[in-house]
Amino acid sequence: MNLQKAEFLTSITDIAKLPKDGLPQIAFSGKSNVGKSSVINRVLNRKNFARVGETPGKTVHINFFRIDDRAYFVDLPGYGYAKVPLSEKERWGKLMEQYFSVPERIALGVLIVDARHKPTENDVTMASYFQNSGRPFLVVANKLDKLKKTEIEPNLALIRQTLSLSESTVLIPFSAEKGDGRDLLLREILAACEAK
Ligand SMILES: Nc1nc2c(ncn2[C@@H]2O[C@H](COP(=O)(O)OP(=O)(O)O)[C@@H](O)[C@H]2O)c(=O)[nH]1
Ligand SMILES: [Mg+2]
Repeated sequence: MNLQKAEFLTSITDIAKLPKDGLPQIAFSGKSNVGKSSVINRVLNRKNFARVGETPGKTVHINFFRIDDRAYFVDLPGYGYAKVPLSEKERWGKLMEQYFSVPERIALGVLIVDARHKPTENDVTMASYFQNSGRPFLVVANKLDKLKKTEIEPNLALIRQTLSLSESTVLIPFSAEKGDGRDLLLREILAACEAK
């Protein structure tokens, strides 16, 4: 996989429409506005690929990007946006349960949290989804560029503790803006695709 070819495949609201070709799926999740699209763009070295800044609160859907015909980057619906109606929150929960009901399709789970803050309750829920899946899982602490140097270590420790990460779980300090962490994340993604 050399990331030469990246294409938006489909956006689904119905789990029955999931691609069935068995390519490894790298599943990205995070609260709205955490920078999920920006992280995907950074990994792919593309500027406006993964639709940065989509309007939050739209109907929940899962986006599939096919990379080099070798893997999918799966953009799971963001969460935690206050103005979302209850019906959409329920649809979010249902879609997540359906997606995680076949964990084998996940080659690697990538949970993106905000490096500046203690993870939210929803982040903790999402971390449990990934951890309970039994599939490889790592956490990206994005917006690192907004931290002072002295804040980095304590914040990473708080993230690790709040999400109950095991010692072996990789936590990547990341800046989609500046590029920190990109090579490490890419290495983990490639390794997960190889292992599949
Ligand atoms: N300073 C900084 N801003 C970022 C970073 N990543 C994303 N953003 C900004 O955060 C906002 C939300 O980003 P987006 O990728 O659309 O988030 P998404 O809703 O999670 O897909 C945008 O204004 C981005 O420019 C980062 O690493 N550093
Ligand atoms: Mg987005």
